[in-house]
Amino acid sequence: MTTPIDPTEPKAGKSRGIHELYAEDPGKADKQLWDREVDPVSRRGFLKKSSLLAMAAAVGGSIPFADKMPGGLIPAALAQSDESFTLEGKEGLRVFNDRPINAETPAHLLDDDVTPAKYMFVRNNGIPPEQQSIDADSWTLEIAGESCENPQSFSIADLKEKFEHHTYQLTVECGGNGRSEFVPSASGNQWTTGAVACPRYTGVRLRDVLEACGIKDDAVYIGYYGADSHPSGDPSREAISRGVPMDKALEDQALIAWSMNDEDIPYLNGYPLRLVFGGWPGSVSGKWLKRIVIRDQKHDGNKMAPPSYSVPKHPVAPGTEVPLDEFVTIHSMPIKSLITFPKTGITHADPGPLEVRGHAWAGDLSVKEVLVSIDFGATWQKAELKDAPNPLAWQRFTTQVEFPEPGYYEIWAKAVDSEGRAQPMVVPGWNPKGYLNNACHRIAVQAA
Ligand SMILES: Nc1nc2c(c(=O)[nH]1)N[C@H]1C(S)=C(S)[C@@H](COP(=O)(O)O)O[C@H]1N2
Ligand SMILES: [Mo]
Repeated sequence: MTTPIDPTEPKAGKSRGIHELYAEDPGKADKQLWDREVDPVSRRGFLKKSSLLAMAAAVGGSIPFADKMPGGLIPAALAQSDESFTLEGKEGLRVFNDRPINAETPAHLLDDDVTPAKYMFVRNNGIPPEQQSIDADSWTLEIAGESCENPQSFSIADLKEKFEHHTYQLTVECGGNGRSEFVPSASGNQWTTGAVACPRYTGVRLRDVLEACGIKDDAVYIGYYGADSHPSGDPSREAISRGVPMDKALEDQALIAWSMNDEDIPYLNGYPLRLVFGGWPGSVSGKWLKRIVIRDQKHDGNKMAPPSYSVPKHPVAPGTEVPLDEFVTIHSMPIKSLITFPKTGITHADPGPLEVRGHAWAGDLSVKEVLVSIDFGATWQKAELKDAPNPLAWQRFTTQVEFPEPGYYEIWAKAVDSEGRAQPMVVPGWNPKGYLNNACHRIAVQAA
């Protein structure tokens, strides 16, 4: 059962506790999770002094080591209860009990052409910067690295003033989306299908900023650093510091963005500044962006090296231990689709056809066609497929299906990319970290 938290109406028991996790004080409690006036995650943990009492009530006792709780930690008493809960401002998302906060979006909430901020998944590798410490006006982005001719620092106002603004709708999908289906299971967040989103980002081209700082001839890679910290609290380690080869960095749609859907980027999605690279594992799109380095070698930040965001060079049997030098770093994400309407589990009572729709995306490529089946893949019908609003954005597909008689059906969707590669019907290439599961999405429908 999902218990949404209405901050204006404190509820008894566990749900009230969750509310208290995020609200610093009741007067501000109706603010969204990402609202700058509310601090959902502090370095000392969720617990603000002001809400300790409420928290203690929620977990059923005082918390002697409250000041030692890592930021973003959802107390096990709540995380492991049968009752699920929602993050304020991310209503309807499924929150994993991992720390720090990670939350995925059910397929039917991804139905919009442009993903609303509240439905964008959250994937944090470390502890986000304290929300109250973020001041967009004094925020700086440094461009440096051994292959940068003139290292410089820019305020967000500088970026806005000095460079042309661009807006693109960009598909961001975590490399581990679909991980939950691998057998044997891979450790990490057990994403089902909901670590993908396609909002519209506004910012400046990474290329324009890098060129203004001078890209040396020997440049091969860029790397990013964010303001979040390693879960261990060790200041010498980054939560994550990844990057992309130069050609990806210089593409038109590679953005340094300050806005998502014409609003500030939500706090948990990287406010006030983030990188966005459509079509590649989400991990290259650095949040809370502080620094970009132009490198004369492949970037070597945290989670760049195998096995992170890497898969075996050659297919391996499930469960194989793969030596580190047998991995390759993931670049473009594979062809994939998601049925976003109807919601799985519905009953279709109407004798007429049922509209089926969703999105398909193909990493750096485009989607050539989407096929839909109601007979477990025995036959397929072609869906209508729209062009993307710009490269690296997902594409809408729509079709109508007719059920020959009442009963249980599954609707399956299979997309094909512009180079002819189709989604597999079953979970593809097992790999040790559980990346790149692009198996066909399926939903259940009862025809009455
Ligand atoms: N600074 C920073 N950037 C980050 C991350 C992070 O933990 N810290 N997570 C990465 C990963 S693994 C993904 S999938 C995307 C997720 O973006 P989102 O949380 O806005 O959905 O952000 C990427 N950028
Ligand atoms: Mo990710």
